[in-house]
Amino acid sequence: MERLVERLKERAEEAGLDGFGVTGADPFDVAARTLTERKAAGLSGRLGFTYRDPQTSSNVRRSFPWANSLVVAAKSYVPEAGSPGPPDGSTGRVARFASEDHYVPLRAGLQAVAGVLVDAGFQAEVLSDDSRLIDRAAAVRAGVGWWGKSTMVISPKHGPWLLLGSVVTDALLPPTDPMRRDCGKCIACIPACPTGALIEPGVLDATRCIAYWAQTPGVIPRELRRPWGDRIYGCDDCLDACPPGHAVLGTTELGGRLDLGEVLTADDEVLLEMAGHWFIPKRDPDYIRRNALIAVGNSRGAAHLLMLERYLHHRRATLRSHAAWALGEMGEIAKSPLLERMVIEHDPVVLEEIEAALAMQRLHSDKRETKATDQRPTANG
Ligand code: B12
Repeated sequence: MERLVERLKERAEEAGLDGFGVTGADPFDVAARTLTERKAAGLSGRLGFTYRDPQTSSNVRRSFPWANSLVVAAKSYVPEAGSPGPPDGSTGRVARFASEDHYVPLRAGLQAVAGVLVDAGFQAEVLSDDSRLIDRAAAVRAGVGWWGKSTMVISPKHGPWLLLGSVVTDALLPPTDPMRRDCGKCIACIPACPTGALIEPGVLDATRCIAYWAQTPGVIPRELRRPWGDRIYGCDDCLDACPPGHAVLGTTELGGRLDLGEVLTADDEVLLEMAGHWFIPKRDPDYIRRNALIAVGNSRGAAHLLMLERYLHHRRATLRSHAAWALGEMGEIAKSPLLERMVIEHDPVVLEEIEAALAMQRLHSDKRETKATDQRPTANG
């Protein structure tokens, strides 16, 4: 069996995978408990996936009764994904893992590894980002990386910039050792989270995480909209802050930016094609538009005023709400569209957003006036 593990590792390397390890298929009891506790504490919000049925996601034998081992691998997606650079007012940011479908090379590599097992007469099934396995728990136990305080699995060579997956097999393979390393005293990721979602080392409150809201239906909580910045999908701030990941980032070409005007004027088909590999609730492109409206509000760019006005009359109340907020961020130049909509708006949630937006505009203009008064020359110069 040692020889087979060596062949699997060689195959993983040939297939371009960046991490490799083996662990038994026994349940992940601590992860099961954690999922259940976090769900009960409300920290998982409306997340389904592995949270839907922790007893199944933490025990691969529930889905594959023949499972004896997990061959775990990782694929790094930087520097290929590029670095989106600072906000420029006209484009929105996509997290690096979603700049293109980086799961394709990961899954292809895992399939190549599964092929070796099948050729040797074993069963083999590839799982990645699947509700039947907690990928990070498998990766940590197999020694592919350590559990970081950001909750990311981190490797010394690639930092947190890894996607993870496994091959479930009935081969009884000797396990590899877990990594003897952890984050030590480093807590760089915790203050780096723009919304304070890392409530303690290793614990994420998903309901405060931008990456969670970017893929969750509903109205984005108002207090998260300014920290949202120019994002359209995903968030990399806790990964960006992680020192082991800095070396791989290097100085790469800009990537992962989409023109906000194009996103907000594209039809459904074009948007879904562009975001083919993103997780979008019910494949409803209005969630991409909702996210982009927040980015437009934060750009405070007058060039977007007409487009926001159009969204203020959109048939979907959620989009009207976010357009109202964005207009509120633009200041008093965007006052009249809000007042006009207020007269005909029937949805109480949107009405409340319009009122809050008008109040925000007043605040912006008061601040400007105070600043102007402060700068006015006095009698003695
Ligand atoms: C649900 C989910 C999310 C949710 C919730 C994330 C979360 N932290 O649980 C949301 C939508 C927010 C999300 C966001 C992201 N995700 Co996601 N997500 C998943 C999914 C589907 C399940 C995760 C899960 O079950 N977590 C279970 C909980 C219990 O795990 P945990 O929070 O990590 O908890 C552990 C730690 O707290 C640790 N622990 C406990 N106490 C302590 C104390 C200390 C000090 C430490 C260090 C650790 C520690 O033990 C717990 C387990 O027992 C997986 C795919 C899969 N099938 O596994 C991808 C996955 C985790 N996501 C991934 C990615 C890439 C992301 C993003 C980076 C995407 C982005 N750029 O926007 C962000 C990262 C945000 C973050 N810091 O986690 C990758 C992570 C790869 C990696 N290297 O770790 C995965 C594995 C997908 C994949 N196949 O590669 N994701």
